[in-house]
Amino acid sequence: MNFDNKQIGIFGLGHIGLPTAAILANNNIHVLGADVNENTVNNINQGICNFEEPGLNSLVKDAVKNNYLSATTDLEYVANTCDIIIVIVPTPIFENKKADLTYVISACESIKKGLKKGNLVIIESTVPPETGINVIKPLLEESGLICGEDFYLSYSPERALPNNTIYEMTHNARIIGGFNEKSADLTAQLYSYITQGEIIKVKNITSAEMVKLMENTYRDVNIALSNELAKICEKINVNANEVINAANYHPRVNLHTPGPGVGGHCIPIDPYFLIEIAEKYGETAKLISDSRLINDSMPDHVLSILSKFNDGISTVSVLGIAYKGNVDDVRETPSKKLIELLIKNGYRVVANDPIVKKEVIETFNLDSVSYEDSLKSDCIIIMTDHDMYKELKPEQVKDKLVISTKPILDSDKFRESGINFQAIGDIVL
Ligand code: SAJ
Repeated sequence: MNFDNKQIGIFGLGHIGLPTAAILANNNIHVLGADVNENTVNNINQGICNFEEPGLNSLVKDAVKNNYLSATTDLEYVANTCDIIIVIVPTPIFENKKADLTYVISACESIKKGLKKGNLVIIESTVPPETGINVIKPLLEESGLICGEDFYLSYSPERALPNNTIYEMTHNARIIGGFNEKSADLTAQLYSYITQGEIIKVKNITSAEMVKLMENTYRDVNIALSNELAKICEKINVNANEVINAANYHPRVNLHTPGPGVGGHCIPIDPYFLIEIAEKYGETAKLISDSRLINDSMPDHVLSILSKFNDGISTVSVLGIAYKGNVDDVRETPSKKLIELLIKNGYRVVANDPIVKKEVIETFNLDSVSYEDSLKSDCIIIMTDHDMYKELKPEQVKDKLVISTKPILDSDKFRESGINFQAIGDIVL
């Protein structure tokens, strides 16, 4: 397919949608982005990206300046004018941990209204297996057009790592599951403009949906294993991170890093989509469910470490609100639960984060303080591995209790300097 005279519509201009749009547009493909958020759309049309992602700002700026990228809140206009539509909207979970497909369905409702013969619809949003075939295909066919004959449908999960999105999106292998061969072929042609990596076609849409969920579940389960190992190490006075690093010299071992829990919009959510489909077919997915419980309970474990060294502690600083180092994203951050637990247990809590905006930090019901002031509390808990915190020196935290949930500081150095330094997987009573 020649993309020179085609317009690509992208539904959802968030952490994945906007980079996808910007990369395609910088390849001289016309992209029309659609998003329900007026502020996002206005910013993009001025060449501004409203979240932090290395390299993205200049891509968006160039694409808009060169008239290859524009955005609108008029979803149906995009559906009417574009030949190819990629859906990259969020799939949150309900309180009962079942997938909330509202945004995906609403995007497809709009697409249905503008669907024409020869169109290609690509779903990138993470969804429970069989959503493509049981929900999206029938919905689009309400247009009167037949999938695989009149229009084409495929699923291609995005797997780029936040904070390295542009590099990974343009270099990672891409997985494609098409409704039929033509759907997969057309999708593969388009994605060859995005990635230099291999393009792998799996058998069908459901297989591609499974790929995404398996990847993130693999990570969640392995992090849970390391968190469990860390707790055992704490009981026998063994430094879990030292042991994990040593074990990983084995050519077939890849233990993950223990920490305060798992945040972000994907890893703590995607396993529930597998649990949902397992339960639908009478399976229990016990390992996956237990891993979720283990990782979600890590903030309680951090509190239990603090409780062991409680004497004279009334003020606590939480260092790091972002769910991981060097990002400004607070979705599902383990810091939220820790802060709630600390407040509930009567501590006076403040927080610092060098990247997350002050007004976002203050939505967690505490004061955002400078890094310098955060080091004045009785206890300092490092929750996020921001580069800045890796520079912490013992002389900055004299007479304090320091709890590190990430292996970014040399515990021996702190202890030799007389600091009460405790860490997940490394507690010295
Ligand atoms: N974490 C640990 N221990 C580890 C690794 C991570 O506790 O050894 C924690 C982090 O601190 C963080 C969470 O897990 O709270 C997730 O961080 P991450 O860097 O592992 O992953 P994400 O959520 O930023 O991105 C993941 C990636 N998936 C995999 O690596 C399998 C990314 O490739 C996906 O594109 C992304 O999810 C997504 O959008 O699904």
